[in-house]
Formats: sequence, C-alpha cells, structure tokens
Amino acid sequence: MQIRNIYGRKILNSVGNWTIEVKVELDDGTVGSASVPGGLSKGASEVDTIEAEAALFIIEEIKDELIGIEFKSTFDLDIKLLQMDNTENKSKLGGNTLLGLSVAFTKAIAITQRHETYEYIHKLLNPEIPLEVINFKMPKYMMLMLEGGAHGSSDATIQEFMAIVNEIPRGVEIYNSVKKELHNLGKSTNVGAEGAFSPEGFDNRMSLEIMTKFLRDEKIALDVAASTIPKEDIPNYDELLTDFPISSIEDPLGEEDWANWEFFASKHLNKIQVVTDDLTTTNPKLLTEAIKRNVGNAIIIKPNQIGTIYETLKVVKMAKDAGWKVIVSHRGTDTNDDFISDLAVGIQSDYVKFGSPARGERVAKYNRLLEIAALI
Ligand code: 2PG
Ligand code: MG
Repeated sequence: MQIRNIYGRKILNSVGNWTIEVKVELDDGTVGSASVPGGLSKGASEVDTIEAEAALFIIEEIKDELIGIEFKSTFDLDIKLLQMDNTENKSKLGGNTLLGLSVAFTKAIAITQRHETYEYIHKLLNPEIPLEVINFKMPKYMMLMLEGGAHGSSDATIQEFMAIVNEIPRGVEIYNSVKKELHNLGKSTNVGAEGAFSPEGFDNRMSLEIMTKFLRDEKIALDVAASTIPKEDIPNYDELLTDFPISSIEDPLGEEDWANWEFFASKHLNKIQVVTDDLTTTNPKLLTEAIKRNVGNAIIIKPNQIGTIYETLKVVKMAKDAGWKVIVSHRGTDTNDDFISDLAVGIQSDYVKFGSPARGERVAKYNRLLEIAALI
C-alpha cells in the first residue's frame, strides 16, 4: 500500500493547548485520521514532543520521502520513520509527529483491508493467529472516581482513585453515586483534568472513604504518580492497604528510585498489582530493566510515550511474554481520538484506564468500547 498524501493541522486538546491532527491518504483514496494526546504528569524518559506548529512544518518537510513508497504494514512505515528520525528521544521529528503518522496510517490500512482497527492491530501483534479463530474479549475498566495530585484541586496527593469494574455501566453507577454523595455533603462536584471529582479539602483518606462506600466486591486501583509529588507526600501504603480494598497501585515511588521500587515490589508483588508507568514509559529498554529487577507485574501502555505503534506493540509483547498485565491508558491532556479503544481490544489488554465517564475526550473512548463490545 502506498501513501498518496499527508495532511496535518493544528487542533485543540482537552486543556486548551495545541496539538496536531494528521490525515494519511492511501493511493486507493482511503483516509485515516489521528490526533495526538499529551501528558500532564509526564515521565522524564518519554520521547520528545515537538510544538504543534513546528510538528506541522516537519510533516510538510518529510512527506515527500513517504509518498509513493510501498508500506505493507504499519510496521514498515514505523521502521522507515524511525530511520528518518534516528535519535534516542525522537528529538529530530518528534514523538507526537511520528505517532500522528503511525496511527493515521494504521486506521487507513485497516479500512483498506476491510477490518475494524482492533482487528488489524490483532493481525500486527499476532500474525500467526488468524482473525477467524480469535475470540476477542473486552478488558476490565479502571474507572476514575476522584482525582488529586497534578490533575485535581483537592488536598489529595494521590493522582487517581479508580474503581475496577467488569462493565462500563457499573462504573458509571459508582461515579454517579459518588457525585450524589458529594452533592449531599455540600461539596463541589466540579471535575478535574480527567473528569473525576476533586473537592476542596478532600485528602487521600477522605477520597478513598467516599468511593469505598459505593463498592460491592469491587477493588480500588490507585495511580500515585509519585514522581510528581514531594517525597513526604507519598502515602503510607501499609496503612492504606490495611484500611481500604486496594488491589492495584501505579507508580508508588519516583521514577529514579529503582532501589525502593525493588523493596516495595518484594513486599507487595504477591498480594497486589504493582503498575509501572513513569518508570517504564512504554519503552522496551526500560521494561527490560523493570522485568529484570522484578519491580512490578503490570505496565501502563501509552503510545505517545514512545512514538510509534511498532514500538508500542513490541513493549506489549515483551510484557505479555514476561507474564505482566497490560493496561492501555489515556493521557491527562487528550483529544477525541478513540484509537486507544481499538488498541486495547486489538492487543487483548487486561485493563483500560480511560478516566471518568465524563468530559468528551474520555467519553469518546468509552463509547467506542461500547461499540466494539457490540461488534465482537
Ligand atoms: C497517568 C496519566 C493518565 P498523564 O499518569 O497515568 O492518567 O496522566 O497523562 O498526565 O501522565
Ligand atoms: Mg500514571
């Protein structure tokens, strides 16, 4: 398949900053479109993001090297892009530029091959398992109820308080119960960056208490995003694990603090899910290190941390081979693109972390999951 043309434009993301939308047109006229998210609490080892205007300029500059060349799959395009960039941090072309091209091409080629995007992703990851024999399953949902840290305005130092549910409607029910309870308490139900409640004066324990009230047998997942808070604000995990039904903790420690990660994991890995995000940034080298040092048993997958679908799927495969759970995640500053819903089903991820069932950019992803659930 050859690319006939590439178009880029500047669009707004969910916090009023500029990002890019990329359209790739194939030589049969099919068009795939992608818009690129960004992070609020970014890992230090994420690839470089180039400012939107400059990224569009780069697309104009490089498109002649991509048009008219035969790319059999997304991997072919991505390998070409990686060769053209040829830097460790994607500093020449920008991780955001590469991801826009990679995802737009992926969507276009899926249409050309008469597949849903998640089916095409399955083919990329598992070429040896034909689509006819695969029984796609929906992931579980880490649905966001309250937010703090860099994402919210409450006193909570933990960034995300999530309920783990098997079905979207159950998560919505818990979310609306928390909202009603806050309203009855005379607290604000305004939402933070990812659609969750963040009432003034609420600390970590109060946030956990209010959501625990509405859980049945469901468990809680936390994202502490510890790299973004002072060391003294890192909670006492022994206390929280004793007092609340927490089964998963993401980034419990800072991204530089490998020795303490090893200690934390040796203590908790057999009881809870220890999730790496800022520590591994969807990066094959960092995941290799994390597996070797046995610091976790689950990884957050965010394509824009690394820049191409080729590398994203490489990390997914490594994680699965090591027996780690896989969690596909949105970003703090996101767009209405629902690609990660297809990614999650295509790779058969264990969980998705797409924020609250509120705010258009989060809802777009849940709505695509509902659509996929009806298709599989
Ligand atoms: C995270 C993400 C998504 P950000 O830390 O996991 O919730 O936030 O995109 O701000 O890094
Ligand atoms: Mg995180």
